Amino acid sequence: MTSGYMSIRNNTDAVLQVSGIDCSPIRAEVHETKMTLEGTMKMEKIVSFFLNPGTSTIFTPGGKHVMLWGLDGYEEKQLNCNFLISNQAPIKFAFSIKYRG
Ligand SMILES: [Cu+2]
Repeated sequence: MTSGYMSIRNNTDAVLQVSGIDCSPIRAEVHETKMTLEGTMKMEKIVSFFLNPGTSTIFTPGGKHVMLWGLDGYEEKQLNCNFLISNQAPIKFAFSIKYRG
């Protein structure tokens, strides 16, 4: 598994509802890390989230992230993805892939 981080800004005048992510052929989900009542960290899948006009959301370790499966053996330096937006065209973006030893 690999985590993806980014910052997204809504430069439109409308509230955008991000309702999914598509990084095919790589499987991807939007997750959020939360603290449980017992004090341990746990990841949950986020079904959708809202971006208000003129605001940003930052994906960081310990918060929202994109979980990616199947990047082993993926040779490209970039992974092209789309955020699926309710009632609107998907928004394209690309992750740059960094390998760690
Ligand atoms: Cu995750």
